[in-house]
Amino acid sequence: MSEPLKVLVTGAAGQIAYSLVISIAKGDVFGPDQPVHLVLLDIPMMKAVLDGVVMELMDCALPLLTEITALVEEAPAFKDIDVACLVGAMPRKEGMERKDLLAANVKIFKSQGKSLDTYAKKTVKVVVVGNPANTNAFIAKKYAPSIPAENFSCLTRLDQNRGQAQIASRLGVPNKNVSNVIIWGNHSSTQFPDVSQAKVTTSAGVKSVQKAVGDDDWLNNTFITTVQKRGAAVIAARKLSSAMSAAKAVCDHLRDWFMGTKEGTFTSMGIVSDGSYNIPAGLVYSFPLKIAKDGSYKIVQDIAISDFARQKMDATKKELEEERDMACSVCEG
Ligand code: NAX
Repeated sequence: MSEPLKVLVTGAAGQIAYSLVISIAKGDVFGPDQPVHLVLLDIPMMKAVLDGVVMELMDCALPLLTEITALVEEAPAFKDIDVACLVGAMPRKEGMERKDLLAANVKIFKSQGKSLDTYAKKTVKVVVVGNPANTNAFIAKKYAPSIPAENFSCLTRLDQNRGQAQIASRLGVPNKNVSNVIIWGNHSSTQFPDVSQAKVTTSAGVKSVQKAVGDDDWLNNTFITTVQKRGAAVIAARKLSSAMSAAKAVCDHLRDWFMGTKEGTFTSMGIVSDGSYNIPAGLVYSFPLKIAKDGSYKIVQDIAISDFARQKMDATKKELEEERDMACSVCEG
């Protein structure tokens, strides 16, 4: 057996973490032969709840979970970590706009960026879940200059999974038969869920989703807005933001990042832009990626961008530029 991976989960007393830590500890993410040392971080007032999560994890008697460390201080939590799942933040409540959250949450990610820079392994892979996820990832990277930009990501896999499931449901096929739904841009209601490259496998073979659905009006309107507003719909129904599905998406995101994407498929992640598709370099924007088995990735190039797509990609880019400027002024002010 290899050395344990040291995996930090912040917001560990919260609802996403409650589903996430068990999946990581069971081997659903890093495989059945990879031991894990879980480091759980939350704020001091959540210490008792955190202790309860530790008790439950112990009581699972998991073979791959070699150690659990529960902390309410940032510095020791970031020490020598291999993976950082930055979930902890103030969650969006019903009726609350993402911009309201920004000011409160970017300060957390400035501090955690500095801790990554000072204490984590330089090879650490970071996935930011806490909202506004793209901009929090941008800030974490900004304050962690010694860690390569490609080690930072934010979660848009939940949006991709939502899009995939909507298409599968519309076509009456299993989810696994639908691939290559792309999420461009921000994890917000301006995101662009794009099916131009999506495929579906049916008994008649592999078809483009656009042809299989055969209803551009549904694809260009209902589909896009359903995916864009799914988070708000879950909040309206549950009075809490998505948790089980978010945790599952974090697992999918990390598994693909560590194990690679399957031949012929790609996945969407918020990453630091290299300028592809005219998205300004440095912005954390969700792109379609092909990931190699060693974890290195490439943005899928040469996708033909229609005028319809360009306008949607630019709208979400504009929102991210505004968020970035606001976040920088909060951090520097
Ligand atoms: P909860 O409120 O259940 O849990 C958040 C936890 O973070 C709390 O225990 C809190 O004490 C802790 N926390 C706050 N500040 C912290 C800090 N500085 N260090 C460590 N822990 C800290 O929220 P939950 O439902 O788990 O959601 C967590 C975050 O995920 C929210 O920002 C939410 O908006 C975001 N989401 C992101 C999604 C995505 O796809 N990117 C989807 C789901 C979710 O909306």
